[in-house]
Amino acid sequence: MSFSSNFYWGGATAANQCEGAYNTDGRGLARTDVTTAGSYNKMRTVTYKMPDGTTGEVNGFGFDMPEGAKGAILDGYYYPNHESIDFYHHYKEDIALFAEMGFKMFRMSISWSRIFPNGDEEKPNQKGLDFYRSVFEELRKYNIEPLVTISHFDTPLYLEENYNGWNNRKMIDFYVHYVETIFNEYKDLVKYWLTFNEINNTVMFLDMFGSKASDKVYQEAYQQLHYQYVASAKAVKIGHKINSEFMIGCMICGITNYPMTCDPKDVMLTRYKWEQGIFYSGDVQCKGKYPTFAKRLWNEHNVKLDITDEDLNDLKEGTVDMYTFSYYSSSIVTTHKVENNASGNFSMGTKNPYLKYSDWGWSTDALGLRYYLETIYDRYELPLMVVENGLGAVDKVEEDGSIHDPYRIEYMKEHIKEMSKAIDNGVDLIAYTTWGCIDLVSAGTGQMSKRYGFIYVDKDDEGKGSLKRLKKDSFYWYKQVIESNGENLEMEVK
Ligand code: P53
Repeated sequence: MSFSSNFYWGGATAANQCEGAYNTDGRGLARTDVTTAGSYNKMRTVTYKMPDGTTGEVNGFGFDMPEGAKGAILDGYYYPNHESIDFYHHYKEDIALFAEMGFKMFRMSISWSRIFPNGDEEKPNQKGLDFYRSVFEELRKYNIEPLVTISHFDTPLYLEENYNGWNNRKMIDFYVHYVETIFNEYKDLVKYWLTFNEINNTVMFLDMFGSKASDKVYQEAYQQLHYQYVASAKAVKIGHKINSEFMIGCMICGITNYPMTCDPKDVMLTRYKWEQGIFYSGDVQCKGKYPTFAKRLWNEHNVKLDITDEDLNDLKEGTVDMYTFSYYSSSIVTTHKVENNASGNFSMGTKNPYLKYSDWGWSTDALGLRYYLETIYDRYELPLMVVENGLGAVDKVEEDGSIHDPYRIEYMKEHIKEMSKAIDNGVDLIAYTTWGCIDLVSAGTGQMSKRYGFIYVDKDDEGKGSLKRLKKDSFYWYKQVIESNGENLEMEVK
């Protein structure tokens, strides 16, 4: 028996990718609301309006907006996050389905702009608070423990446009006010909190796209991260004051990096990838101080940070109670010239010949999850949670409404086996919440067809569909996994 009897089996979502109701009950906009749909080889775009009324769109996530442009919803574009799967109006039905699978934990996020539509208000939006209260109460009805991400890719757009977002130190105060509000509001309903989703993305991916980013881009990225670390540390401190039982964690985008060859240069570069991409954020949030290699990282790009003594003190006093991360695939690192790149709109770099790749170009590497778990536990000795894992794939609905997804079952089965081995090897793993336990809008591509769920949602990439929920084969399989506490991983087909 590897998994403890109180192991948290469950699933994970994010507000902007599943709630819909983007302008209901006083919610303000987030950047995801002015982001269009992309596909396997087409990037998502952000649409905007200039002060003179002209409009346009820019690739990616809006980093290259022209001076003075404001994100805007334009006619003739499709915005998949506006309705998503309308969890806002379906949460009772969806939570009942999670309960039927036997979920012990449900990871979700609070949409910041439902609570503070612009982000700089003094008073919260009561309707926003009421919505999450109902969701948490519904979960409690079934003894499902909520795990709540405070900020998951949806900073209020108003803050980004009027305060320059996380480039501005003032963001710390807005975040702290938001956090204090929800901690006080839900202190008896929610115990487990995550401060920022995949906080490390900001610097990790600069490097993954090659070293083309300018020093200015690095300067901004490291400065934004610093303000977020301080905001996170303050949240931890405040949270423990409000309820000493709170367990507050960091959330890191976990990618296992391997050297491609035994060339010492490849091995060294791999180590540096771990440092910049993974350990930099983890060290600050778990150890409460910048690691020694931080100076090298800053110097490489002439980064000069605004860090005060008070900040350093907050970092020290606000270390997290647990380390949580997403894990989908591994990546290989080399100083050699290679032609064989894994394709897809979010390429994970050089293709690893020992691994299989998904339709979206992500490798499947269950052993990489054990490697990650053991590496991280060894480094921090804090409770760990795998809060995202899964396979984005195209599913087909048969005539009788059944959905056969053996590929998804296979993927998770292998990852669960590796988790149990890591536990046998001493790792304190306490939760596994699979990504997109109900189909939702992909963050990377904006597609519905990149599906992760045990529950199928009838909706396509153009926004058409009945929103009807259907159980996939993996639904029955996961129920059995949870019932047997991770012992029975073989599929008994219904
Ligand atoms: P999608 C990139 C690489 C690894 C994880 O991703 C990532 C991303 C961003 O796309 O994000 C996490 O939907 C994220 C979720 C996201 C999930 O991975 O592009 O925390 O919001 O949906 C899967 O397939």
